[in-house]
Amino acid sequence: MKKETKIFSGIKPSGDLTIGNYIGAISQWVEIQKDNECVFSIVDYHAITVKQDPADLRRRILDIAKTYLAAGIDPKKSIIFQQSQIPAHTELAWILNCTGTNMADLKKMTQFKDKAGDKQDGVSVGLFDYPVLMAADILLYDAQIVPVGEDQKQHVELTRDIAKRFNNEYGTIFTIPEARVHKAGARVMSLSDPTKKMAKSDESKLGYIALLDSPEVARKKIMKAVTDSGDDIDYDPINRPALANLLTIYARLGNREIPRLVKDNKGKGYGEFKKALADVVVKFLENFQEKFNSISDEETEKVLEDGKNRALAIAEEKMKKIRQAIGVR
Ligand code: ATP
Ligand code: LTN
Repeated sequence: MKKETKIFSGIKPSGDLTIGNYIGAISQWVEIQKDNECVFSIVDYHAITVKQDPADLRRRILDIAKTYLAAGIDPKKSIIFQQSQIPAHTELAWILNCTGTNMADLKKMTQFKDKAGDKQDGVSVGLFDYPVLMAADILLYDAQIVPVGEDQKQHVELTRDIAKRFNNEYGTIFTIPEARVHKAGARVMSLSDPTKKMAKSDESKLGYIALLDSPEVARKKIMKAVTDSGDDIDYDPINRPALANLLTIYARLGNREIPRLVKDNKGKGYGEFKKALADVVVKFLENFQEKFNSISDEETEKVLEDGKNRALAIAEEKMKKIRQAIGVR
């Protein structure tokens, strides 16, 4: 990667952040911020595509910003901001709705199909249009790299298509971005169903470990995690996906390599392995929560205010060019 590459990513405040969000997204950001120009958003207008309680939403926005800080995002270097504070995001989404995006593109999106299920006519237009707002987020900041979990690759691909079509029509306005997915842990699976992604909005709380779960709760969830048939420890994602998922979590939160872990756990049964994994997860959570709890709301609000001013300057500059290109200015 070139030095000072432009990076954009975001998380929506639709629930308590999980170790899946950390492993798939946030931990990559901490690495990538060192030599690059990064913008990390709390994408609150994405969260309201499904019903949210206003008080919960307000609290979660602040908690996500705190999570970014506690995980090691440096607000002096990287921009941390709340999406709804920059009107250019929704403005550009409207423009991209009209130029660059077809109905057929959005109908193909796996996340929409999963979330709408068999009630497509009953969900909000926002849920359908969600990827266009995401494209606006990315394109406003000329992001070259978008570090995300596997499930978001399709949306970044669509963003590329939208940007190319817009550029064809109006000249080179947008940078074409690329998704970056971490090799190990691109898709952390649910602890109660290894065929499903671990997700913060999962109805079954046993399926995910929240970054703010107490050590006792986290330990219980690991011990209750489903396992596959077989009784030794081996990494086989096809035939033993549940165990492969637990090994991935162990490796990423414990800073270990999977082959080495398998070797060290040879001869152990599931119970013993899960106990060791629970120790690693609890240690990680305790460490994270200590940092999280040491950050005040006031400090976090200041970071968001500073981030807003910095993001606003970039977004407004870009919007001037876009308005000019399409002829409204
Ligand atoms: P929701 O359940 O509300 O759809 P989510 O938990 O899937 O939420 P998002 O806000 O959609 O979380 O995702 C934020 C980032 O975390 C994205 O980059 C996404 O790819 C990543 N991510 C989310 N869940 C996982 C997971 N299980 N494994 C790896 N990455 C994940
Ligand atoms: N759609 C993403 C969240 C998201 C995002 C973005 C990620 C919104 N805008 C821009 C990367 C870049 C999700 O559901 N996880």
